[in-house]
Amino acid sequence: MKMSLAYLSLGTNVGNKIKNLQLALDEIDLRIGNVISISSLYENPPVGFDGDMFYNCCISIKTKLNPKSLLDELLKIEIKGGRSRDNKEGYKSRTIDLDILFYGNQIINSEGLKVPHPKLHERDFVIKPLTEIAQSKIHPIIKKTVLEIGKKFKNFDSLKKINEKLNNPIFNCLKKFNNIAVEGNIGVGKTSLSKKLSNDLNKNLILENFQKNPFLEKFYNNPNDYALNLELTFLVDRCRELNHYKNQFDLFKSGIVSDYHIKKSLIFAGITLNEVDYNLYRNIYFFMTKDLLKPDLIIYLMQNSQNLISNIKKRGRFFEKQIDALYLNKISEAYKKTFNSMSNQNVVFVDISELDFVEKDSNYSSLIEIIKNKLV
Ligand code: PH2
Ligand code: MG
Ligand code: MG
Repeated sequence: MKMSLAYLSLGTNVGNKIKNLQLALDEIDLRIGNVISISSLYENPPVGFDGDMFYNCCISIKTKLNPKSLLDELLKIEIKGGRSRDNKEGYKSRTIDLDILFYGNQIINSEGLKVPHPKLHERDFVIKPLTEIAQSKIHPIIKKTVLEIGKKFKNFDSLKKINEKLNNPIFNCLKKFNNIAVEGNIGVGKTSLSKKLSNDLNKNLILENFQKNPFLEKFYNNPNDYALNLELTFLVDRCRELNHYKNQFDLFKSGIVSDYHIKKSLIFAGITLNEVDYNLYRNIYFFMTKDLLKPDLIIYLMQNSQNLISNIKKRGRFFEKQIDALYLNKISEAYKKTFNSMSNQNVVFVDISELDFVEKDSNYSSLIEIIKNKLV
């Protein structure tokens, strides 16, 4: 199924403006496709007529609808949102206005539909929010980027950024999970993703406390002597943390996101321990973990070792500088084997080698989109 990327402008100047915009987003998610990025909201006076202040923003969406069907669905959403149109000439106040700005790189000039939007380059209340989410998008007629088009507006004085934020409905697919574990190799971004998810899903965050492990540095310098100390210390810490949450029912009710799954203990032990130590460790592991809280969703992030090493370098933890591709490859293989064998436990594999979800918001939404598509 071919998906197109479209940019829309949203505006409202009647009633509960945030509610109007949020309702439109939720309907777009239901009828049109996934919302990828959402700009900030701007308050500004009506251009071209008198009335109450507008709230405006821009979004990008991925849709399988063609431009005409997209327009039809947008009009339906406007009506559902309480918009009434009369036959009088000119603009008037509206509960919701949904305009197509760009549809891929298409140029459309039919009676009912003009794309790109014929006024988009003249309007500060479009260009300013659009620059936030599409600054390098090239206008297919004007042949300039959105950022360049914006330069002719010397200032955006009439626009006031609003603190309130809209919720991206793409996260709804994750709301039903109570206990989400993010997993993957060292440096893949488990902690970053867990922080973002716990924030966007309003769940409690559990992070592994690696810095407190007194054996970590010793282990990296001298693996043979310290592996068992290290793995047992991690195991005890992780079990203690998970037990703590299990006993606080309120926290569990609202849900948690953790940047580890307890199974990682066994995965790492399988690599770092010699056979004798590993057999001992396994016995301890199964005994200690048998009553632990189980995640109802595991997000397993996959990344190549080269990118992992560059991420590890970037975060500059001195004790991690010994880590090489050989070690990382071994861990990735062991992870894959373990989570492949846990298919009954709702594991979603996501290759993030092309996604920089930390730096780019739209890549973050794409990651959620991949998870969403794998869940159905
Ligand atoms: N939309 C219009 C005309 N004027 N002015 C502002 N500030 N915001 C809008 O969204 C807007 C407008 C036509 O759709
Ligand atoms: Mg309009
Ligand atoms: Mg319109």
